[in-house]
Amino acid sequence: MDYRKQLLYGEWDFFFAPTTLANINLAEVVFDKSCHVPNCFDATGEYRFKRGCGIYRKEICASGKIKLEIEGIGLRASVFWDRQKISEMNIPFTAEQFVFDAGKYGKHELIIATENTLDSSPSSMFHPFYDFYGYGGIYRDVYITPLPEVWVEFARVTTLDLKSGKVEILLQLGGNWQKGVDIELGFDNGKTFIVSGKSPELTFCKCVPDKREWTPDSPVLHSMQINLNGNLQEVTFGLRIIEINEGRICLNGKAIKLVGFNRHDAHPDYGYAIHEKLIRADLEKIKKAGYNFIRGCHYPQSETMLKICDELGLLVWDESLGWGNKITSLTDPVFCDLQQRQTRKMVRRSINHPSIILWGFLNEAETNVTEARNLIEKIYRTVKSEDSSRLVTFATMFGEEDLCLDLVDVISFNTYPGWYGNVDMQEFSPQAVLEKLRQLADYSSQEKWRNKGLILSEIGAAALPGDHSGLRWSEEYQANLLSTVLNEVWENERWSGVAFWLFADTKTYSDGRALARPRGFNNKGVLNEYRLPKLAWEVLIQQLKEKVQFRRI
Ligand code: ADA
Repeated sequence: MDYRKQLLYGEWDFFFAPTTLANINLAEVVFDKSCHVPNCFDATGEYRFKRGCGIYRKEICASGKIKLEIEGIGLRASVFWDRQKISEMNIPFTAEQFVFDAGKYGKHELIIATENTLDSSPSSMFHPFYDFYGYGGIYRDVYITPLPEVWVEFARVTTLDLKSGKVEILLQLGGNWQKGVDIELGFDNGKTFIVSGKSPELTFCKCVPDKREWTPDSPVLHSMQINLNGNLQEVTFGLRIIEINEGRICLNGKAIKLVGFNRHDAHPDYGYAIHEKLIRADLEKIKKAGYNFIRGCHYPQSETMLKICDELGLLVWDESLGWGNKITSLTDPVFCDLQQRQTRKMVRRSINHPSIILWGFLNEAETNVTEARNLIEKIYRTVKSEDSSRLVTFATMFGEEDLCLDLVDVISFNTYPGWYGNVDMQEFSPQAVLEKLRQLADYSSQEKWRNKGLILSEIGAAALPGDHSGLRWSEEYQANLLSTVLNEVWENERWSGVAFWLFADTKTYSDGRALARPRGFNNKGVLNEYRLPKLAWEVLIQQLKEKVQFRRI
């Protein structure tokens, strides 16, 4: 938190044009509408499902050097200050920041022109074949911060030792640090100490007084206050260590069983611009039901979402944007560069959230091809260079055929036995599911994978609300399948956890996949898109309760 930071929330002027950004002449734009930001202009109302440009304008009082932060747009954007282009944004969901001179004190005009047309070139960051809807707009919060002569640009707090509460602190300075700085720091608003430096980067270790561990059962947060020349910032963090011991994922030294959901940060009425209250309601539901794990599929999670997970004690897999990317993309230099950039940005932005235990990237890319190895290895290295304290993974759909599993810390399988592949199976039979899960667990138990964690990152079946036929597509079929999976993952120690596919039904496209995606939704949620429960929701809660009575998760 930065105490000078101003949230540009609320009413903005708006204009829609059914064209591309390249064809927009700002002088001809008439802002004839207004809307609330964050906003997905094509989620609802007049511009629902339209493709084109959503142009947003806000008047702002500012002067001198400022930092503009935009937490996420879709699918691309151009940013203008007083009609001068400051920058372009070409990675959906990724937070970007721009430092520039706002000019003399007074009213200025900020324009964020977004575009949601789909791009199928190899370098595209959002392909039309992705199985979630490509909305346009300003998905997340926008902030400005007036900057002093020198400021703390980045602060990272890493737990080194739980017993002593020892942490490593890294501070990176922006602005005119050459004269040397004295920074006053303190923990939990307690006694302060001074750190002096004459370089843009300072690293040192400290013990947190009155230290308390962060765990899912007791998610105690600490804070670090930073005072540089009277400008105050605060970093929230938790003391916890995540590691792999003999193939098991351990939190604070104890093996943990992760049980939870893949969750799209989306809502049918708001797209990806969903209000904190709705995010909180989802997360509290998950926590109260007894789960401890969320895979934020398939893009970086918002600061709001992560903050709530920190508070509730939910463990998070945060992943950068990707879906089924083909080898033509994985070997395309622009795509490779964007993937590395977005993953680095995700890690730097969210690094202090204790809830995040796993960094992921490139969901279901073509990692059964040797040429994919280069990019997988590069992204892995990028993440580790920013953060060696967490585990790194990607979700594969190729099982034993994957050629990149050796390159990451945790093997994560997406698999759909009993759903895809077994189309003749009308009534659920556990056999196919159990066989597949045992085969994957056995494969991952070989000597060469012994030190890797193992997660079932996706598994599920679609259920149409109200279908009680007991056959495929029914609530019963889904409940039976997921309940079989929960038993198996719980009993087999090789699995460190499961993220069921999916928390809530999610909007996708209704064209090419019409038969597999009735209503234009991915219907594998255990809740429908408005969060009304299907049978599986209740069945799994009961089952989990019984299991937890015998062993803690
Ligand atoms: C994949 C993919 C998900 C979703 C799922 C499904 O595993 O990662 O995003 O598309 O399949 O429902 O088929």
